[in-house]
Amino acid sequence: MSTEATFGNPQVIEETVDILLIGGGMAACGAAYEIMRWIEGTGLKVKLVDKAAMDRSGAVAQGLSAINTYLGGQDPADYARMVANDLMGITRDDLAYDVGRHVDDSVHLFEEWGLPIWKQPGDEDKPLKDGGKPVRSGKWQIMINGESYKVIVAEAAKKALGMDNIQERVFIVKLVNDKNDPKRVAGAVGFSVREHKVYVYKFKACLLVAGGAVNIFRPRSVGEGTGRAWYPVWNAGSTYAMAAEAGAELTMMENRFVPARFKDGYGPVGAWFLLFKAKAVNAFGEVYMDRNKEMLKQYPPYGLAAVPASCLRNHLMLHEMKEGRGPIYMDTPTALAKLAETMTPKEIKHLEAEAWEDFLDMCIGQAGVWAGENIEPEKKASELMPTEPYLLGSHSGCSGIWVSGPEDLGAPDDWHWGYRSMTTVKGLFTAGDGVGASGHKFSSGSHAEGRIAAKGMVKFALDNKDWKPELDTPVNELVEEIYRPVRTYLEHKDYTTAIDVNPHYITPKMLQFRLQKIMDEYVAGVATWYQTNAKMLAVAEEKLEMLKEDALKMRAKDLHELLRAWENYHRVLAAEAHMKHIQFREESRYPGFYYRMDFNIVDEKNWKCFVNSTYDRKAKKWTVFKRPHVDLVSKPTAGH
Ligand code: SFD
Ligand code: AMP
Repeated sequence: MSTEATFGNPQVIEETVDILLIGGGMAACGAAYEIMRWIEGTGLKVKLVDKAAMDRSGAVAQGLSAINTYLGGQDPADYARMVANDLMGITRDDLAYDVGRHVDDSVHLFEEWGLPIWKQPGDEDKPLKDGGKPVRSGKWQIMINGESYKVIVAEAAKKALGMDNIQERVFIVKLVNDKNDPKRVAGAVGFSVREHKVYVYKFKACLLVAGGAVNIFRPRSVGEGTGRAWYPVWNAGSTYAMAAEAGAELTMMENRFVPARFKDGYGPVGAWFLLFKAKAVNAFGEVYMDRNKEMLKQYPPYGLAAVPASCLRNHLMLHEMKEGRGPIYMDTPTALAKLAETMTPKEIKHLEAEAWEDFLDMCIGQAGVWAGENIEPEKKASELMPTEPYLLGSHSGCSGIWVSGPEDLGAPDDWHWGYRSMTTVKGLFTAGDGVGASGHKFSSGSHAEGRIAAKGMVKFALDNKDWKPELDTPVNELVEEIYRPVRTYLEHKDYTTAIDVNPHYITPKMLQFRLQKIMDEYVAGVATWYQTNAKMLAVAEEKLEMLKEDALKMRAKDLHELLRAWENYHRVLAAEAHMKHIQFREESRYPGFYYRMDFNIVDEKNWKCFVNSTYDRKAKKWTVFKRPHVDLVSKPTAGH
C-alpha cells in the first residue's frame, strides 16, 4: 500500500516547541520580534504558524494610511479615558493604559524599519523618536505612506524568528487541553492549505492571535461583490472560537463594530473626518451630527464627551436614514474646496492625490468604486453607509478574551493573575483583536500588545521549564476530526451527478449563507436596522443549534473547501457567543451598533458591568455572567 500523502490520507507532522504563536498579523509580528530579546540564552524554542503568508496576512494586508494610536507624549490615562468613552464606559482601563504607555515604542520601530511617516514641514528627516513632529490627523492618529506597512512589519518579525521557525499556510483548527489538567492548554492542531499535511504542535504556552470575526453577518455586498467586507475576510473568529473551546473566559462578546464606511467599497472615513475636516451630511446637505446633537444627551456621558462615541455617531446617522433623509454623504467637495482656499494649484493637485492615496494605501476597492462611478471627490460627494457588524477587540470594538492585566496600576486583584496577557486557561495568551474589554489599539497597539504578551509567555515558559505537555486527545482522533469534511465528501460524492447537490452533505458556502442569514435577520444585522429582541434571539438560538448540527455534515472537495469548512466552524461559535451575550445584556449599551428593542435604554444602574462567558466544549453549553466594572481613570470627557 502506498504511504504517499493524498487528499484523504494526509501526512501527520508532530512537533514540540516551548511557545507557539498562532497568527502572523500585527500582534504576532510584535510578539515574534520581542520574544527573541527575552529568550536569548534560555534554550526556549518558538514557532509561528499563520494560515496565510505573513507579508500580506491579516487586517493590514492591503496596507494602511494612518497609524491610529500614537501618543507622542500624551498621558496614557487620557488615552484610556478616550477608549472608555468610545466604548460606552465599560473597558479595562488597566489594559488600555498599558497599551498606551508602550505603543509609541512600536511606532518608533516601524519608522526605523522603513515605514514612511508624514512629518511636519522642517521635520521631514527627523525620526519620531528624536522628537520629529508627525502630521496628526487626529489627537491620537498620525498619517503614513503605508501601502507596504505589513511587509515591513513582517520582515522584522521574520528576521527575528528566522524562517525555520515560521510555518506559513497552516490553518489552526483547535487547541488541545492538557491530559492532566483540563484548565491548561498543551497543543494545537491544524492543516496545510496547500499540501496534504496535518500539523500537531505541543507546547508550554501559546499566543492565540488570529484576529477578529468577519463574515458572520450577511454582508451588504452581494453577487459579484460577495467576499468584499471592511475587516479582513480571512479572519473568521478563530481566536474567539478556539479560546472558548479551550475553556477561556470571554468578555464583552455582545459588543460589535459597525463602521460607517464609504458605500460599496468599504473605504475608511477617519482621514476624511479628521485630516480633511469633511462633514457627513444627509440628502439635504444638513450636518446630522449638529441637527441631532440633542439625542446625545440621553446617553452617557450625557452629551459631555468631546467626541461622541463611534456607536452614537452611527446612531445619529441611522436616525436620518430611518426618518427618510438618506442617503448620507461625505461632503468631499466642500472639504477639499475649503482646504484649497489657501493653496497654490500645485498644492491642490497634491491634496487631491492624497485623497486618492488614502484609499489606494489601504482599500483599493474604494478607489475602484470612485473610478467606476466617475466620482472625482473634489466635485462629487460619496455615499456613506453603516456596514454589517464585525467582532473585534483592537479597532473601535471590545469583544474578546478576558486576560491578566498589569500588576502595577491599582486594578482589582482578580484582573491579574501573574502572567500578563494570559487568559483564564493556563498557558494560553492573547493580544490584539483577541483581548476584550479594551479596544482602540489599532495596528500599532496590537503590535505593542503582542510584545507585552511575549514577555509574559517567556516568564510562564521559564517558570514551567520542566513541565511536559500531554494532549488530552489521541493524535489519530484529531486528524480524523479535521479531515471529517474530506471523508464526508469522498464517501458520498458519487451519490449524485452534480457534486454541489447531495443529501449527505452541505457545501461550506451554503452553510455560511445560512449563518449569515440567521445573524442578519435575528441578531441585529442590517436587515432589521440592527434591531433585535428576546423573541428574535430565541429564534436565532434554535436555528444556530440546528446549524451546528448540520455543520458536522460540511463537505470539503479540496483543501480550499476544507479551509472554508473550518473557518465556518469558528464563525458559528463566535456568532453563538455574540448572540448569547446580547441575549444576556438586557439593555442597549451600544445604540448605533445594535438595539435590544425590548430594553432600548442604556441602564447604568444594572448594566455598567462586564458580561463574560465560558463554553463547555463537551456539553456544548455557554455560561454567561456579570463581572463588576471598576473605573481606574474616571473623568469620561477626553476627546479623540
Ligand atoms: O482606517 C490564522 N486597522 C487600522 N489600524 C491603524 O492603526 N490605522 C488604520 O488606518 C486602521 N484602519 C484599518 C484597520 C484594519 C482594516 C482591515 C482596514 C482599515 C481596512 C486595524 C488594524 O489593522 C488591526 O487593529 C490589527 O491588524 C489587529 O491585529 P491582530 O494581530 O489582532 O490581527 P491581524 O493583523 O488581522 O492578524 C491576524 C492573523 O491571524 C492569521 N489567522 N492563522 C492560523 N490559524 C488560523 N485559524 C488563523 N486565523 C487567522 C491571519 O492570517 C493573520 O496573520 S482604519 O479603518 O481605521
Ligand atoms: P476609521 O477610518 O473610521 O476607522 O477611523 C480612523 C480613526 O479616526 C479612528 O481612531 C477613529 O476613532 C477616528 N474617527 C473616525 N471618525 C471620526 C469622527 N467623526 N470623529 C472623531 N474621530 C473619528
